Amino acid sequence: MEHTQVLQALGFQPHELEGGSLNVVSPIDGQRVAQVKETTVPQVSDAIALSKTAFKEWRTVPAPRRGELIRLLGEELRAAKSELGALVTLEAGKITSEGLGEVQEMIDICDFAVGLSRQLYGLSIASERPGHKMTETWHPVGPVGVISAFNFPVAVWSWNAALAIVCGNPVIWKPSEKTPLTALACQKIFDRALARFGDAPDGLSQVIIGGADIGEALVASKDVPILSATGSTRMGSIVGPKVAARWGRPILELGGNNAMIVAPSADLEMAVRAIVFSAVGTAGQRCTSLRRLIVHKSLKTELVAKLAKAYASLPIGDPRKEGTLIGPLVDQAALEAMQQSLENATAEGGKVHGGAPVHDNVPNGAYVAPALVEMPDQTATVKHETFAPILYVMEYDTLDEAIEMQNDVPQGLSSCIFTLNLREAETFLSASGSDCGIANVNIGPSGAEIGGAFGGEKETGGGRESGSDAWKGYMRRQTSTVNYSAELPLAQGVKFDI
Ligand code: UN1
Repeated sequence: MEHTQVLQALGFQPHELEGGSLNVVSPIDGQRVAQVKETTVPQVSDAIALSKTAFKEWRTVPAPRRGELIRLLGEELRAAKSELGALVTLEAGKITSEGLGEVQEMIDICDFAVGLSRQLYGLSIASERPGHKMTETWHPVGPVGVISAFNFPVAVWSWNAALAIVCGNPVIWKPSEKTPLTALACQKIFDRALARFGDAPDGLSQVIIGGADIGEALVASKDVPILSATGSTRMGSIVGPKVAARWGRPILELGGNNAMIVAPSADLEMAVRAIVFSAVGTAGQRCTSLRRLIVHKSLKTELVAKLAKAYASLPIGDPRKEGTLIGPLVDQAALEAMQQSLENATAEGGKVHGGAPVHDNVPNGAYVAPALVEMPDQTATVKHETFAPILYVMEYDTLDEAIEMQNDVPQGLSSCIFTLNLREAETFLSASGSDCGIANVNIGPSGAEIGGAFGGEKETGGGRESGSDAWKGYMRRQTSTVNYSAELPLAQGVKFDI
């Protein structure tokens, strides 16, 4: 589909795409597709005020009824899947199948949140005092700010929004400046669900468009008790302390530097497929992308040869075209950062295969061949996350050494091991194994399902989103003791008779 057709299919009117100060450029061909109006800082204050009012009403709506709104959102997303997927492709440059996959991830979290709306379970706790009952219950918290990145321009919002809304909280979303149209399209889809739902308060989900100044306004506001931010570690290191300093709750999902250990018993054919998808899929622009390969020394030459062969045949080009597996990087700056990292790796003794910009048979964008880099050891460049398809390859001798290497980076998002050896697999998953939020066996580090909690440790920020009990991050916990006796005994046997 042409850019204009995609925008039309999503119901954009010309006035929404013209006259603003934010240029939207498609990474596919460098074409400017819109000039979107930006939200001002005073308008952010208005949005927060509206969100606060919406909260007062929404928190009293029974959770299963709140779930009904998310059920309708899931239906609307199913109906809009192909055009929203195409817009993700247009704005973020993902291949068609990955654009659609991202929308599927939104549908999945909606289904999860609908079930959750009847399962916001608390606890009943045994009291030490006769005639007393102790319980733990969960309550809504207030407006949730969501700051998201260009690379998953819609799914990350939905992980936060579906949970937050079911948990009784309104949402204010600041998408990346690179992907405002996908956010505006989601707002339209959400509005359709709202219209069918009937009686939700105004401002339950709002989008603010612009740069750091409006993100800052969201981060600074005491009226936004939860701030969920996805992006670079640098951004998180600014946002996290600011939110904490005002006693807000940050949920941070920051950089990753994900590794795979390939052990001697690994199914090599399967490992190669997993490596290629996770290292070059999404042009290496997932926070879960595979960036480091830690290979047993007995396999290294064979594996590098197999990978170099697989890399040589990967179709690079227009992400809309059937058969393309590698689309463009998001912009020229990303391509330059990649080239810089390759230069640095070379200076540190690395041997680079591939990695050059591609100009032939591709549109006018930042297209690049993925790079494999054999490294003598885990240098400073390897420890740094470059958001591009670079895979550093290092060798190991013992499993202990491999695990130490895997953990010896500042980030702690995702990790995996390829092995058919039970001892190795379980050691990798044990307390003395991978230190990451995600640890897999015989699959790559990317492409997680929404049912698990998503996030990681160390400089990845510690936040958890999406499945498992991540919903608790969007609620406040209340411990209650009810005395239904006619006595007033004190806990811990304390006597205080008056
Ligand atoms: C991200 O890159 O910020 O696990 C999220 C994955 C996807 C989500 C990635 N489900 O690769």
